[in-house]
Amino acid sequence: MTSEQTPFYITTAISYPNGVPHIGHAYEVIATDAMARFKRLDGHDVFFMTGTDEHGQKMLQTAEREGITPRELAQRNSDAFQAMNDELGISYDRFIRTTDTDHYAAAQAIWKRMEDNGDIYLDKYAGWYSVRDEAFHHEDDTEVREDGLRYSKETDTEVTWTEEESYFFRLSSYQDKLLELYKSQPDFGAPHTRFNEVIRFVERGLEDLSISRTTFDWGVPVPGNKDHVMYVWVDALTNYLTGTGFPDVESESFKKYWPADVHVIGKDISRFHAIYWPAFLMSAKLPLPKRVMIHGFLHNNGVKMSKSLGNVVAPADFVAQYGLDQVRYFFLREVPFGADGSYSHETIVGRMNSDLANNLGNLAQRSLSMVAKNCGGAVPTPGEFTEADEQILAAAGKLLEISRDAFSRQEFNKALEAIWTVLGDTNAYFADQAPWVLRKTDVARMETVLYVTLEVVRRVALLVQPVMPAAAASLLEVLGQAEGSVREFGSFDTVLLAGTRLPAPRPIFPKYDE
Ligand code: ME8
Repeated sequence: MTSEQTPFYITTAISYPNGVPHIGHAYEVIATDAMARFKRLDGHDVFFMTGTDEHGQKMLQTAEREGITPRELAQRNSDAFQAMNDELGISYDRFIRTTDTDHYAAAQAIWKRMEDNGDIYLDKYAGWYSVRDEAFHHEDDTEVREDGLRYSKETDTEVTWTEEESYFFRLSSYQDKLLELYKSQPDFGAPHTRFNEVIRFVERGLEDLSISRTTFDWGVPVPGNKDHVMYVWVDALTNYLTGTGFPDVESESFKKYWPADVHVIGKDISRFHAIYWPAFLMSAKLPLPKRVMIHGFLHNNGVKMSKSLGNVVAPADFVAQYGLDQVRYFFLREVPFGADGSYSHETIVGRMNSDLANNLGNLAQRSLSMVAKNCGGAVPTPGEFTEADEQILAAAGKLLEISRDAFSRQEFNKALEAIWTVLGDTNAYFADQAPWVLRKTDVARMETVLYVTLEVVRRVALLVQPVMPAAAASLLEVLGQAEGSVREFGSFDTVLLAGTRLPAPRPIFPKYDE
């Protein structure tokens, strides 16, 4: 890392460790990891944070049901989330837990800043609360259902009447400032369809927000009043600041990494991130994050995952069945990030076999085997390029810019689509040029065709590293691209050096065997 590198701070949501992680959690962290890896390879000084959100009533109730303390529950499942990250090859720089000591200091500091700004007052809360959502719901947005219980119409979770002394945050006075923010920073929330829902919500008017609880003590204590703990979302959102060294705003890490470049979150928590969070930060007189990227939900065969349906898939089982890089590729290629998506055995196997084993794996294996047998196991020397050669090299040459552009908006599928279009064209080129025929008729031309093909595969291998780190590393290795700077995007525009000795080729993307 050098001091001239541009910092890039990216976060996932922090998960509730009231249960073990599921595919939805894996999806979010894989996408964020791909983004972090892309930026590192592109020369940025990346700080990538993920973690667990351990306070609140939901944790407390689950712990009570299990007959353990919330701390024990948090420890057990937070460990499970960390294990998932390791199984998924997640390159996080910090795994934050909201029970970490430095986080208490940060949460209390932002509270004091908001209080100093005159935005916190003590009153009484009376209304409906959903423990599942850890959110307050307006009575108009709830209804009594057949079972006699009251539910949030929007989230289908049970709400219970809550009446207690509470501190409030003057959210109502931030309506105009938030609308101004959305206008001046139209990409503050993305994609636009999801961000627009947030904007409509703010336009309808905001009520002050209850931000403390007195009926339990599993939370960060409110500074100056030992009877109150903070509403879990005040504490949870502040994790993004904790990671940068806040409240020490003079620290090198805070100055370097805050404000965050991207918060990656799911669609169910867009309001917390695009309304509450910027309002808290404005009140605390702190800079706002640059972007909130709202992804969709993943459903199994189009059906919502739920414990009662028994279709909750453990990320580790998925990886064991299909392979890690295959799962990472599938998620990012199949579903436009931001849209809801579905996965099924058939769609995963389809992508594995056609995109990975055929289009990329076979092309690499066929060209490399020919080089091993016919070119003495070294990168051949190309002759003069024909128009067909030039065309395919030029198309591959544009892929870095295309990927940068797509990744800048977390449009992972678009980057991969462009890469696979070039791979498709290269397969057609390879078939047209038929180097196995040239071997007998025009060895020099065969060498040129193989060179061009390897060069395309090298560029592709460089660019798929963020998505498939291990497979891309193997591919780069068989292309003679050892560790280090040759694997960074800075080397994209260099070309394969004729004469480079290549290790024996080996298949990298197996077909799925039913
Ligand atoms: O919301 N598909 O935690 P969480 C895709 N602690 N993403 C999904 C998903 C699915 N089926 N289900 C959940 C929380 N997610 C809070 C966050 S941040 C300061 C506090 C996503 O464990 C969800 O949208 O319920 C969220 O971004 C993340 O997983 C953690 O969800």
